[in-house]
Amino acid sequence: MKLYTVPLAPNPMRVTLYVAEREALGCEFDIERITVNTLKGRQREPEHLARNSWGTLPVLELNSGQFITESLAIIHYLENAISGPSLLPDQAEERALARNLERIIEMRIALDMGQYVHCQKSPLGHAPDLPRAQELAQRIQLGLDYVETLLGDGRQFVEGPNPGVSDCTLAAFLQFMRFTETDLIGEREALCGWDQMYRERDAVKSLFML
Ligand SMILES: N[C@@H](CCC(=O)N[C@@H](CS)C(=O)NCC(=O)O)C(=O)O
Repeated sequence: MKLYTVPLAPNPMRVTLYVAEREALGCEFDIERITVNTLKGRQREPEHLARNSWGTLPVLELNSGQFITESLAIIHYLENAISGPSLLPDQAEERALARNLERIIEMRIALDMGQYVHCQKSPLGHAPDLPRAQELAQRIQLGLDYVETLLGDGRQFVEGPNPGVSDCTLAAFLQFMRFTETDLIGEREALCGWDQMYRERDAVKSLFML
């Protein structure tokens, strides 16, 4: 398998974190990583567009030659394809709740946060749009409040006692947001504590640059 990826970008990062979490649990991934330099616009060149018509990262190339072009689909594929301890719970109800939470974090926080960064200080050179950034920052507050309430019951990770895909997604997007040097978390004690604790864990600490 080949993983086309790029450092810092949040969707590739959530896959990288997911792989690191499972490696820390003893799983073995035979994946070649290939960087596509988005700062140089390589994701929009024919070579990458042939892998993914949308010109985005990450992309997982399977041994069959097929491409998976959505980060969550890549994670779900790896859940099934790589044996060993998993990040998703075994039981149907817990598994559904974990997936539900991951979706909430992606749809209510991560998507807006990604746009927020591009409106503030885009690493891809998009023109700033500060009014839009403000609008997004306000909307993100609701999602962050939701996570703060979840963590308020004393759980260590967003999904419960163990790291899950939700933690990978949230941590990846918070790292991306730090690129703008703004703070959207504010005084949320539980979220600040989780953020620091998550990034300092041996399984993932070498992956955080910001
Ligand atoms: N829904 C896709 C989104 C992928 C995406 O937007 N990737 C960004 C990096 S986080 C990208 O490649 N941006 C480059 C561009 O849009 O030119 C996923 O979850 O993988």
